[in-house]
Amino acid sequence: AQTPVKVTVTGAAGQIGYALLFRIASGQLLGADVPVTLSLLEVPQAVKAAEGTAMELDDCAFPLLRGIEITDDPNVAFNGTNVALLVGAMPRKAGMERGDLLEANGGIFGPQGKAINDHAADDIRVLVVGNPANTNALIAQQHAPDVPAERFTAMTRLDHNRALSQLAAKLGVAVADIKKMTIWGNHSATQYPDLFHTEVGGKIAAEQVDESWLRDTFIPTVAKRGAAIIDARGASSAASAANAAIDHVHDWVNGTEWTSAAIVSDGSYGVPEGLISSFPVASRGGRWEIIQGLEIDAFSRERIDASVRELEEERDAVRKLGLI
Ligand code: NAX
Repeated sequence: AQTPVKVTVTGAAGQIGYALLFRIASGQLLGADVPVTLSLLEVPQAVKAAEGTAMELDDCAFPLLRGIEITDDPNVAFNGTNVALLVGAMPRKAGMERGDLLEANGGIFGPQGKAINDHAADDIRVLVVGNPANTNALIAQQHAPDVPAERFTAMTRLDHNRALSQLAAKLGVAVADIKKMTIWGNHSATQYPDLFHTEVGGKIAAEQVDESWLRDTFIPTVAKRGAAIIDARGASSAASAANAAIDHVHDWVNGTEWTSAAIVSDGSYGVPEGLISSFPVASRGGRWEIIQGLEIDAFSRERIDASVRELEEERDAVRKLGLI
């Protein structure tokens, strides 16, 4: 029998955790033939709620689910883990400065990175969902010097999927008819969804829409979709975020020709080496590769640079705070 893959989910008792765990256990993360064990990491006061979710997981009698562990200790949660989904984070509270937010999250993602460094399996893959996702991923990566940096990624797949859906609706096509969508930069309002390489029916998407729609409607709608969901639902995106996390890890492990993921920059497209920034990526042999050779026009350059500048500022801020 195949050894189960250990998947650790932090913030397991939160709303994304609730939307995520059942899909992992049903085989949607890694494949319908891959058994899994789940490790649920929570803060002490939420362990009981995580236990409740674990009871429901039991009650699904998922054939692929071979065990559930619930803990408040990162050293236990990441022990031997193969896939780590870092969802739990410190949310921005009213009156909180950016420095306070980064510091609070440094207190979470630094120790988790170290626990991954010391205890995870050799093939560990990390996806950071908790915001500010790119910089939290950078903090965790910097605390894991023994793990190849490329194993630390942050999620922009929800932005990517939002962009696909908005474009499909605009052009009246199916999502499946859209190829080569790209999100560049930070998972924040500065992100840049790029239609200049996206293809619909073999033709460039940017040439099939008005420039004003692209600039004044498409880009802000994608970038501010999270706020629109909060406004409508009274709570932040959860099922769609969980879905994107599933997509990201599934494609990382099983391969894809083109999607978006925030990965450690090798300097491609002028993004400073070491920053965790979203790129157009393929996955081959279980590794992300940045798609090379795209021409970047002035419109795109300006927007990519602005988002990358924000990532540099966040990196500099966490450096100054001694978090990396
Ligand atoms: P919830 O507040 O529902 O759940 C978060 C959970 O994390 C809580 O149960 C909390 O106890 C736990 N937690 C906090 N600190 C922890 C720690 N040190 N160790 C383990 N668990 C810890 O938030 P939810 O809606 O699930 O969102 C989780 C994170 O995802 C937030 O940071 C949110 O901003 C982020 N998002 C990221 C998205 C992306 O595209 N990258 C989109 C969706 C979402 O907004």
